[in-house]
This record gives sequence, C-alpha cells and structure tokens, in this order.
Amino acid sequence: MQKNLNKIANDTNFFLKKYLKNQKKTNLLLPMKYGLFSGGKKIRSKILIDIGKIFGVDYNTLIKIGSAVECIHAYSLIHDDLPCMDNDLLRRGKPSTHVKYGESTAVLAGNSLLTLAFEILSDKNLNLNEKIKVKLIKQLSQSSGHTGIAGGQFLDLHYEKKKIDIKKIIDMQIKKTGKLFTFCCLSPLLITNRNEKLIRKFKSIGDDIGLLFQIVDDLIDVKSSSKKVGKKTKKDKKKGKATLISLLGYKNTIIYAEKLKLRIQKKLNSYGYKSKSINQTLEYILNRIK
Ligand code: GRG
Repeated sequence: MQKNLNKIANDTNFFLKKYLKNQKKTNLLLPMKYGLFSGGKKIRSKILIDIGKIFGVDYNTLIKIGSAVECIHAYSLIHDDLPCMDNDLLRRGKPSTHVKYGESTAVLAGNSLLTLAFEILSDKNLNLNEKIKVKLIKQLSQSSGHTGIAGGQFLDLHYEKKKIDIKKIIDMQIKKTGKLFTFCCLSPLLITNRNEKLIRKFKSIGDDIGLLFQIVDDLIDVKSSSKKVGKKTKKDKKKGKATLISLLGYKNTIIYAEKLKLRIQKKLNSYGYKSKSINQTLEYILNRIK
C-alpha cells in the first residue's frame, strides 16, 4: 500500500512540477510550490485511482485530475492555517506557508492554487472530450465552494465552543473534508458516462470515505504527537471544535469509524476483485490511528 501511495505521490508531483515549469515566472510560484510540495500523502489521488480501477480509467489521465485535486487540497491547507482561520504555525513538519512567506502572500498563493486546479482540468493536454471536462470542472467547483470545502470550513469555525448535534457535525465534516473525496469517487464515473443511479451511489461512497478520513484525523489529533504527524495536535479540544469525539467520546468514535468503514466496504462488495485497492486504502485510513 505505502509503495503504491508513494508512486502516486511521485507521479503527481512530477506532473505538477512540469506543469508549473511551463508557466510564466511570477513571485507567487515559490509559496505555491511550498504549499504543494512540502510533503503530503496524496490520499485523495489514491482514491481517485482506486475507483478508476473499478471503471477502467487510464492511470495517466487520473494523475492529471488528481493533480488538480491536490492543488485544491494544498490551497485549503494554506488558508486553514491562517490566523483568521485555525491559526496553525506548523504543517507537514514545517512552518505553515503564512509563517514562511507572510499572510497576504499565503492568501494569494492559496487563491492561485485554487485557480490552477481549473486550469489543469481545462488544459488541452487533458485528453478527454470537452463535455466531460465541463462536467469535471462543475463537480470540482461544487466540491470546493460554499456547498463544499469553503462552506464546511465556515461551519467548522462557526460551531466552535457550541453544543452541536451529531447530524450537523457530520454535515459539516462531509462538506469540509468529504466533498473533495466525493469528487475523486465521482470523476471516473463522469469520465465513463455512467448512469445517474450509479453516480448517486458513488457520491454517497465518496461522502462516507471523506467523513471516515476526517473522523480518523480527529482521533489522531487526540492521541498522536506533533512530531509524528507534522502538525500541532490536541488542539481540537482547546479550540472547542465540534467533533464526533466531543460528542461520543474517543472509544465510541473508534467504533463509529469501524462501522462506517464496513458500511462503505459493503457498498463496494459487488465489484469483487476490482475493489481490492479501494478496500486496502480504507484499511490504511483506519490503521492510521494505531
Ligand atoms: C477561504 C474560500 C476560503 C476557503 C477556505 C480553509 C478552507 C476553505 C478549508 C479547509 C478545509 C480543511 C483544511 C479540512 C481538513 C481536511 C484534512 C483532514 C486535511 C488533512 O489532509 P491530509 O492528511 O494532508 O490528506 P496531507 O498533509 O497528507 O496532504
């Protein structure tokens, strides 16, 4: 699993480095690269490729789409660390982008990574027909804006130090973290023109995988050390973040996550050996708390 993840990370970084090399030189390139290449598991690209295997989508095409996803992810982390958001000084074991380059530069580098994602999806070198590209761009926009990452982040900040019920916490986490995973699960279906019913099924699988990933991230915040995960830990409680742990407690949240993983795997059962990779990725996500 780790070897596979490393290959995807290398291929994604190779594509992005080449893509940026072919662009005009600007002052924002350095902070953009800092946000993009300072590490990162590339788990979203892995899921895109896992689902792509089920539907027989070309690996190199998915690396390009995954690169666009990683640009959005990097932008969201840069902005998430800003003083006006979560105010974190450490990311991936290094100073956050605003610590290294200043706040205004970090905002602009984040914005530039957000738009770069759509430039990559609309590029003529992405070998897909125009109609499919438009569908991908629309889906990624919906996953990133007020109905996705940005909307979820608003709720995350708005819910701090308040008593929030489980339905609302899950809705916030699916938006903040899940929607980018949803995009990864849907893209292979959009590329291969699958029907609405199947699209609905994989939308719900994507939401669930994203939720699982966020729950595990919250569990890691409680038990892991800053040194191990490369970002400040034990901060959710201090900030009064609304998480499942704050509602159910640590042990019950693990049970919730395990059940959620089984529910996702059940939805993928009918794909037999084709779902082997995605099942391995789900195990990997849950094993991060061990
Ligand atoms: C300002 C319009 C505007 C939007 C900002 C900041 C923001 C929107 C959204 C933040 C959402 C966010 C950071 C969610 C957390 C998701 C999460 C668990 C991130 C960690 O992901 P990993 O573990 O990171 O995949 P690596 O380092 O491996 O890439």
